[in-house]
Amino acid sequence: MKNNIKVWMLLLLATLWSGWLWASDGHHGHGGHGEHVMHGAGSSVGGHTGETYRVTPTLPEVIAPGQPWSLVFDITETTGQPVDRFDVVHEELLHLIVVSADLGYYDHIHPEHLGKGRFAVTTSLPAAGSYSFFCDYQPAGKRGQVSLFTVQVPGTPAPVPPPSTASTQVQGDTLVTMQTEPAVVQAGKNTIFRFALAQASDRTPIDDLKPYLGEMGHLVIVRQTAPLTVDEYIHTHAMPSTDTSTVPFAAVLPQSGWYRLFAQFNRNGTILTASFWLQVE
Ligand SMILES: [Cu+2]
Repeated sequence: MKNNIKVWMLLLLATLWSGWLWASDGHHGHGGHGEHVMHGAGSSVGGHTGETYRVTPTLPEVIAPGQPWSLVFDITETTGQPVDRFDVVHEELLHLIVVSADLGYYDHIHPEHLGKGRFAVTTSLPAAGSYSFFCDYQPAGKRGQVSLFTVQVPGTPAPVPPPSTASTQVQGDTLVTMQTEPAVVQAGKNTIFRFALAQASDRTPIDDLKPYLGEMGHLVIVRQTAPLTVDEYIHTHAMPSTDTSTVPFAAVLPQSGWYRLFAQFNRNGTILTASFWLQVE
């Protein structure tokens, strides 16, 4: 009973806090269907069409593992009209989240807006396989949007290790421990995710956590499916906390299955990304 009250207090806190809904607002319920266009020699492109917006990437002929390449993509309305103005959300016009099909690889980058909805960035992908690029943005005055395209790196992908349910990991000199409340996460129920950060060498709680893109932490959650769609993508932000070494988030995971959680924190200028597998019942 006491625990229930605690959970409800946290839920209330989460709901009252204006920032946390940024992720879920507009990131679900995209009714459109992906379209698939062959583009270049070894690269196939699936452009996701949302209700009113779409992304169209322009890719090089060949993308080689570990080699830098230039990515250009255009955000337009489905009428073809370029989206010229974007609201700044978390200090950027567009957040590009890159996830491999096996959910083993994660990147979070900020392409430059060249104007008229065209974005460009030089990036690289580590190995053969399929990668989903989630474009997270907000056309000026409109709802937040997520548009998706996929990129193939030619070759045979390495075998995928089975999901590990380890709740601790070391990233650089930081030990990250994830705890959920409730401990067994159920589909459709609000869940609190707590990330405790400690010095890896002696396990003392850290005291140098700084805001990253305006929040004490960013959490991207992707459900394991093939292929990934925008419905598998959740981006949420740290809830207020008085504890300087533990960062709480709240999210509802819509379906049972395996999920990968990518949590990003800023330790005094160094960004660390911790990723965890989670089974939802
Ligand atoms: Cu970002």
